[in-house]
Amino acid sequence: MRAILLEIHDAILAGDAAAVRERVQAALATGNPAAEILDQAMVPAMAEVGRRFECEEYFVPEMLVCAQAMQEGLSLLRPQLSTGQVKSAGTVVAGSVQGDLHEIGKNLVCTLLEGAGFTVHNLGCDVPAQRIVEAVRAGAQVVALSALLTTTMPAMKTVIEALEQAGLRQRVVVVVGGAPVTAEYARSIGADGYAPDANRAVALVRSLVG
Ligand code: B1M
Repeated sequence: MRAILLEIHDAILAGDAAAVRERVQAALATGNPAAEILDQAMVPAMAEVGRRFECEEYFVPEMLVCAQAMQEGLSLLRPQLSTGQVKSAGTVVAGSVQGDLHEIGKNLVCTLLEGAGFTVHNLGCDVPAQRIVEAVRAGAQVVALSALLTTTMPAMKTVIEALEQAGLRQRVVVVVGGAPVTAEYARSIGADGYAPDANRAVALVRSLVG
């Protein structure tokens, strides 16, 4: 890994948001593409945070400061990642499902969808099914759901059922993702598609909406 990328990686692991900001700015200024900074430094850093949490080197407070440092870096990359087109390719409503506070991956999916020309209503995290239903009623064509916990994955099914009960299921495409989610799980709950990462989420939504 190049030195500047390693510094960004390590600054996220240290939960040092100021250093992340400074190093990401420097990396961008010296011509490192945003996607490379994200894929080679920032995403691997969060995977390492998860590994350290699993082996009890890190606890929730550490995970939280690392996530804040990650968000700080992402805010600087966002303009380059979302050079949106003028005409909207469709409207997406996105959220991390009820009970789930993880939102970095979902925010990344939203940023890249915006970059691909979609209008995105990002409802945040811990989103109740009924809020999704209301957003679809207001006109979204795509529902993008994220879950990072095995315990919150079933809330994706709850959203699909709520859409069915509201008579809106046929009107929308539902795509799902997040670390514990699989293509098989997506099929089993009646989602229209699954993507393992943000880039493939964009390709998936494009293919389903197109
Ligand atoms: Co939590 N956490 N966390 N956490 N956390 C995980 C997920 C965990 C795997 C850590 C571990 O044990 N190794 C574990 C889950 C275990 C499980 O369920 N199997 C875990 C746990 C246990 C918990 C708590 C229960 C801890 C506790 O309180 N004891 C708690 C739960 C809170 C809750 O949600 N109710 C908790 C809390 C938190 C924080 C709040 C401190 C913080 C989140 C802060 C925030 O988001 N603002 C946090 C963090 C940071 C993590 C890890 C370390 C990093 C997650 C992340 O941001 N990754 C995570 C470990 C890990 O993932 N290895 C962990 C970077 C991000 C870019 O990747 O989100 O996977 P990711 O997104 C990817 C893909 O999944 C995909 O695209 C992205 C890449 O391009 N993707 C989609 C995501 N959504 C998509 C949607 C799509 C398509 C693709 O279509 C719509």
